[in-house]
Amino acid sequence: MNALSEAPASQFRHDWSIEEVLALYELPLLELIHRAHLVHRAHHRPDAIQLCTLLSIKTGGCPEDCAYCSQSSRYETPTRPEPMLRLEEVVARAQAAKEKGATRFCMGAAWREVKDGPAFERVLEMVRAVRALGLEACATLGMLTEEQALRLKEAGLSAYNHNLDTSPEFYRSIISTRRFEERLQTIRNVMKAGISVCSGGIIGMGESARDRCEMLRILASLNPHPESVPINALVPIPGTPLADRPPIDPLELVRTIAVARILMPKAIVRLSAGRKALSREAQILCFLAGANSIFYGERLLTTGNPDTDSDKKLLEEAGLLPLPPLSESPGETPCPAPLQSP
Ligand code: SAM
Ligand code: DTB
Ligand code: SF4
Repeated sequence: MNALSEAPASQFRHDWSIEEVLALYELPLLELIHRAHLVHRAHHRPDAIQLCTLLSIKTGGCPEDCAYCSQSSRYETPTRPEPMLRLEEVVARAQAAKEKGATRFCMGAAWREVKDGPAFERVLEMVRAVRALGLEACATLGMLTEEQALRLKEAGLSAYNHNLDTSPEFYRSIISTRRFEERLQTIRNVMKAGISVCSGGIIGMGESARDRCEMLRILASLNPHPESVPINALVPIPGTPLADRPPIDPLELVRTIAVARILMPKAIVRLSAGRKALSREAQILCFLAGANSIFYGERLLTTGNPDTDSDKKLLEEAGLLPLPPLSESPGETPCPAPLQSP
């Protein structure tokens, strides 16, 4: 154990008020970035970044009406429903992600909730296979019961992604087929099973700064804080109700990341969807403000992501080195290492 990891989770606050969080969000930008970077340096190696690769294992045909999503069956989008991937295909994709330098492999399914049966059994096999490759395994499958979370834990799942997405107030105008409280219940089930929680949200859907702060406040009220916090910039999808939203000002993304970093000092803050629309400079500002993870690989779930060559260049320019799997060195701050050329 070293000085960076000695602190118990309880040293962190879980009782931020919305006024305090908004006051941070509204600080002069350079002051906010400075404060966030100090917190970042106190808890993380400033030269390290986590690389996660995403794979959609079950695409499209989802009964939910999330207004941002290409996979909802309610909207006429460019995404066509596809059958669930076979185990061998997922293993090949995970192996390829590992060879390119990713250490976490995240599998997404366009489900409202997990149903017990053959599809879930196949997911459990996928989790075991990804872990057997020495990768961290993450899954995002919709709502989970406590029993299902326990079975995922037994299979070796490292983290479960379930985003709050926005504030409870704004949530109602984005999704009508489930309640914010149901999101929290799944997160509690995941925590009870001892799986790391990955939960964050989307900015650029028309929400206010207060909505963003309220979402971050609720995430920071979880005890312990989520292990990772993905911050997505909306990728506008033709045919969805949010297709015509104007692009977010990248500095709003920087502010959101900086506040996430200050509120949840130990969390991995992931600069997630939307990087294709960001300049190198905007991404580097996000890293300075405390982002220390990205999705790495040409695809997210149904949309594109920067190619790995341009990301290698970006990380090199920023002086960032990929982190080994966190679970490989429990209690230690793992040492990052350069990406190998294939
Ligand atoms: N169906 C599961 C669920 O909703 O939890 C898992 C998959 S869902 C695609 C995972 C997350 O991706 C969503 O919660 C949302 O935060 C993010 N996401 C989906 N579409 C997006 C988009 N167009 N732009 C940005 N983020 C998006
Ligand atoms: C998260 O917060 N972002 C990822 C992952 N968790 C599952 C998904 C982004 C999806 C972007 C739109 C798409 O590719 O469909
Ligand atoms: Fe379905 Fe998840 Fe997309 Fe919502 S975000 S429509 S639950 S796949």
